[in-house]
Amino acid sequence: MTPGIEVPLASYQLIQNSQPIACYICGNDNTYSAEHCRCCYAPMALAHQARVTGIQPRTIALVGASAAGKTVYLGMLMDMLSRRMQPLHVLTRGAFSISMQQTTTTALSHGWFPDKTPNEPDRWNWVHCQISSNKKRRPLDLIVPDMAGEAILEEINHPNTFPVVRSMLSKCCGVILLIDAIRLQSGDQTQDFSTMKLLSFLGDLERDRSIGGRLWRTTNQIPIAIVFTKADECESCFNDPVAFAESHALGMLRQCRDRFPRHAIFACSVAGACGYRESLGDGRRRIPLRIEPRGIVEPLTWMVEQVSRR
Ligand SMILES: Nc1nc2c(ncn2[C@@H]2O[C@H](COP(=O)(O)OP(=O)(O)OP(=O)(O)O)[C@@H](O)[C@H]2O)c(=O)[nH]1
Ligand SMILES: [Mg+2]
Ligand SMILES: [Zn+2]
Repeated sequence: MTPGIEVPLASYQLIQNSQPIACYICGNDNTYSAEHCRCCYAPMALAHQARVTGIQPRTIALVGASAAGKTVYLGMLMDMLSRRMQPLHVLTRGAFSISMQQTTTTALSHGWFPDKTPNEPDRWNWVHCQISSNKKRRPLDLIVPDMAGEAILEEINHPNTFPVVRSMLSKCCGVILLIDAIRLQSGDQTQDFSTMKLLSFLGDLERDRSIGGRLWRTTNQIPIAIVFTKADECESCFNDPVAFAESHALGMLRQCRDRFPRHAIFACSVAGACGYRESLGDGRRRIPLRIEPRGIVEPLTWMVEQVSRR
């Protein structure tokens, strides 16, 4: 004989979850309990946070070709800013925002660079933080995802393969564009080509009417910070980033000067020196011999200044 059991219907849950919630990045409706947006895979935690706090954070796109140094740069930037009080410091919002910093600093402290960012957008790390400066301005809420370089270029070459990239770039109110200085200096033109592709994609994008679009009525007004990464291995880049761009990335520089008057050029490095280590399974891997961050905070300081100006 089967004993009778009581099962509560809990129908209140159906009513609670019946209201859709719009994705903060692409604006498409999702079910209340969704973890990632069904269209662009951005974390729905961003939409929930915006709803609860009533704050509409601005988005900054961190872009660059694969292995340009985006993950290492963003992880180090967040780690540095979260451990100091002034002049610019951050307060991360949401536990998910700390994963980025944790992954990078854990890898670096164990003597490795972090792994390549997976192409699947639901596996990307997103940072939502509140940035305050000592200039008595209101704190600025920012969202910065760590996108995979391959996914960014794939979306540019084959539209709609990674819709989150398009949504992010049309919504953002500033772009930090990273370029590998070592590869540029060695004469590898792919860095210059992929940067030019990115800039022309950005210039031709229809601006989102929401935050980014309202802030910068035309795309040409959008601030772009060009950052040469891995400058520890080319000192000339540190000394004069503009002269370095003129001699190694003239195509990118011309496009920037013609289409994006609001730009600035920086150089940075996270490692002080690099070497190689044999690892079981992975073969020969490039490793940081010491961590000596230089020029990490300056691009963001400039960007915050630009974004707060309007
Ligand atoms: N010399 C030097 N090399 C660096 C530095 N930062 C990163 N690298 C090297 O660049 C590689 C790629 O760095 P990532 O931050 O993973 O690059 P990414 O742009 O996130 O690449 P994707 O995830 O594929 O888009 C690292 O594995 C290091 O070998 C640096 O400051 N100095
Ligand atoms: Mg990465
Ligand atoms: Zn979405």
